[in-house]
Amino acid sequence: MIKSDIIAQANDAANAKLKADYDALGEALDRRGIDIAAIKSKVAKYGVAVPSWGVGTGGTRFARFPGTGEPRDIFDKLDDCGVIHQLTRATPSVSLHFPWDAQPAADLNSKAEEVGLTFDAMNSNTFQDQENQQYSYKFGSLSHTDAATRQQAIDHNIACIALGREIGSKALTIWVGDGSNFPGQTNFTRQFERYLEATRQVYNALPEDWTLLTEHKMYEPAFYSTVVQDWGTNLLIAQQMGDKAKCLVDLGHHAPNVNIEMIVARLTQFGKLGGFHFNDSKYGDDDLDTGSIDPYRLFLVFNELVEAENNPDFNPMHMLDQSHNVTDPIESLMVSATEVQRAYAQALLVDRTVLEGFQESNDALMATTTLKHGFRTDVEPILAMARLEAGGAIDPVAAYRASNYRAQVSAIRPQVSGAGGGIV
Ligand code: LRH
Ligand code: MN
Ligand code: MN
Repeated sequence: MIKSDIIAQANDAANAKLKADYDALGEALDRRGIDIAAIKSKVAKYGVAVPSWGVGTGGTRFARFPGTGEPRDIFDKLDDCGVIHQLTRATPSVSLHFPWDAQPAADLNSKAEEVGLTFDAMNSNTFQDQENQQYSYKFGSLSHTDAATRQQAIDHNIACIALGREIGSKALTIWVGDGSNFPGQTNFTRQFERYLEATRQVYNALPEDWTLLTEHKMYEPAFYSTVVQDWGTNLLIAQQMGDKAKCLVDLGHHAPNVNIEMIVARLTQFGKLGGFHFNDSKYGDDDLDTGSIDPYRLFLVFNELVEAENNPDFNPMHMLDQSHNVTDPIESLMVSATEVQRAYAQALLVDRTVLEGFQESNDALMATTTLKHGFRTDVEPILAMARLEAGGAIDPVAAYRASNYRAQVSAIRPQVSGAGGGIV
């Protein structure tokens, strides 16, 4: 963790400017009939989970260029996640991936307590083969033609639930790479029937207070067809399973230009929006930093979430899911967490009564201008003040760089080589 005097020193240097900016924004919002303190308090309560796999440097199938001080295991990863939350106060939980993060529950719990974090959704992995695994997932997992392979995938998911119960998780996220690479390779219907039957076994093993999140993705690793390819199939799964099953929307898992905010609205309307994997993309599942390409789209997603916020049954899970190839993952995740908060704060600023009036009178121009007014507002002073008051850093990246954390962990974590990495 980072020493508190380093954070205090960095904050002291930025405090006077922040106060002036916050007061000025408060006055401007007051003229719009908005109480800045109310927005700040909602932002302060907002949290987004960090993916354990996000704190290691990512890569592509061509290469991986590891940074210095790469985490060696889940315990190093939890240290890094602790720093992200310490500085941003926006990431109180971590989402684990199994078997990548498999360790005894007691050890995971004591490390999480040490760094002040809890565990979010469990992620199973039946898209890769593991050492000593009996059956291969080369031709699928939950939808495989072979019953024993399907059973192996079912058992893995049930084992994830068992471990999750011991570490306080309340959800299992399933994403499968199952699909096909050639027309005719699989029978779409029979493959989906097998998937549904196997997923039913996992669903039946869920504790009462758990949620099953299924994640759709258009393509990759299968390049002709994917079993759970879009939100339509995902919704069918959630409907077939029952009340505890909901859909997870990973922003990068759609074709370019798909209207994701509308998918969010539809799933919300029918009580089936279970959670998010936030990231950004230009072409496909790029796993770029959240808000780095199209922050307006992120805002439009949050506009739908704020619209539904007053429904007591509406509580989707929020998580980042990114791959950091050229940045320090801690810095990227800190910035991304604040980008999610920013979109939330901007969406909170939209005057919904006025917007509805323009919608009802079909004033398209004024409706879209009303919406955009929220997006155009620079809410950084609100986010920074919420962080400061919670003991975080006014400028998380500046405080992180001042702390020399990466250099310090590099002294104990061995340098990893990227030579030959990547699979073309
Ligand atoms: C698939 C995915 C899914 C996996 C993660 C590593 O592309 O988004 O959420 O669990 O990446
Ligand atoms: Mn994902
Ligand atoms: Mn993905």
